Amino acid sequence: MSQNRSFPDDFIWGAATASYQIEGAAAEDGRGPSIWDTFSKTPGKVLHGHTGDIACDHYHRYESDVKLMAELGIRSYRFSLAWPRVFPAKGKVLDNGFDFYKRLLEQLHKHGITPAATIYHWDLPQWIEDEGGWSNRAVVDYYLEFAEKAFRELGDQIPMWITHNEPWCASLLSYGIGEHAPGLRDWRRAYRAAHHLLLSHGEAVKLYRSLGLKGEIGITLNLTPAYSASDSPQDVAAAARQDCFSNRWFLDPLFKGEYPAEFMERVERFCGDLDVVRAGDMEAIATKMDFLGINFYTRSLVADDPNDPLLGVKHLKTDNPVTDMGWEVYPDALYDLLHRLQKDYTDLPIYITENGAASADVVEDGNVHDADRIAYLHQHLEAARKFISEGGNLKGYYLWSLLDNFEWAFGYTKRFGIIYVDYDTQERIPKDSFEWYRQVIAANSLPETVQGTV
Ligand code: GBH
Repeated sequence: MSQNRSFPDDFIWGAATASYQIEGAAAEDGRGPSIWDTFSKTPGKVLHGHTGDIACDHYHRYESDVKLMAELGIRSYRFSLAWPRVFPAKGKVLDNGFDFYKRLLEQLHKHGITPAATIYHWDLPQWIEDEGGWSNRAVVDYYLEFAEKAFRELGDQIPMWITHNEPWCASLLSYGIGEHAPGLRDWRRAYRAAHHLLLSHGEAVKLYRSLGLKGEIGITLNLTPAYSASDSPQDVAAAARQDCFSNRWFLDPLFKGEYPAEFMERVERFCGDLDVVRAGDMEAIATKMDFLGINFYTRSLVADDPNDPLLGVKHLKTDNPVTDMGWEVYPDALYDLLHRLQKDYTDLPIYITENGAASADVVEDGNVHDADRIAYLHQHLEAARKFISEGGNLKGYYLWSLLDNFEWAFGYTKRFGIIYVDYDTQERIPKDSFEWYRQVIAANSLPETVQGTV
């Protein structure tokens, strides 16, 4: 292990959340339903029928939650804006729809915490889904209307904007695999959705620039590096297909202005002509942004499998430790990924906008001893630091997540927070990882030894 464990002086330490996962207050102040309200209330979609109706009740507890952020010492807080609070129904705009965020921004400002806002983190207004959601091109204009209102009302207070969180999840996982809202299994609609997400991103970057605002704007991708199970040409090709599916489908258009051609042919053989790209779209998508955000959790390890219809791959398990999500802990993939991004795609600043681990936390005598999470964080931060020490342009790190929260299809059964939430009382209990992260931030450096094991 290298001797120097510190981070650059201007490194941005942060933590992240998302509106539907923490806010609750699902019917308050005129908020309309989102696709996640509908989905979570459809039997069998979310574990135990959990919903975001109350979640962490952050909508009412934001003041004390910001105090916890201040105690933690983060410089920046990443949160998302709930679209159905502003556009609750077709043709309806609420002029006070951003009031909650204005109150939140006031608290952040008071504590010297810089806000970073995600415009879309999956809570699409249900009325837009009723018109075809992300697979209908009309969504791009709806999105831009929302983005413009956000820029105009909050733009002077928010220096960092993320157009989309994980368009892979919002399209392929949501319209293709069906695990997330709206829960469809239609690959053609899924790939059309991906295109409209990317297009709305590019158009939003242009819009942001045209308003002359002073901050930075980028996108957050969830990237899952694909490793080949062997050196056989079949497995290597399988890993390349998996990589197109997980990563290149979004990276190539954003940075090269094109979809991976061979893979696109494969997709269209499978689900028919996508008929989605129009003149000018690819240029718009590739509009230069200010930074790239990446969410990193795990890698995939794949082998060739001719029986798998879309990708022709099968996923393999290893003996490496896994988190409570069952995701393999493989920090080297973060290091490899950062280098690849810089080599093959961009010299833009990169932010890790999410990284963290689920753990089966329990409260013992008022404490939560989450040594496994601490080890996970330590190993990933070490990979990040190594990249920086080699000249890598990594500007910041947002831990997922500040609070335990509604983990989508898993409801409240998976805990990612460094603050424990008791969902009966809404009591917050900072876990051992909170104190560990507080010390890392205060020292701007990692401790010498990794505590515990993952
Ligand atoms: C993020 O999604 C979300 O932005 C956030 O809202 C969420 O709470 C958080 O992460 C935790 O899930 O099945 O082994 O191939 C991350 C979603 C995680 C999807 C990794 C792809 C691949 C794992 N991604 N996953 S595997």
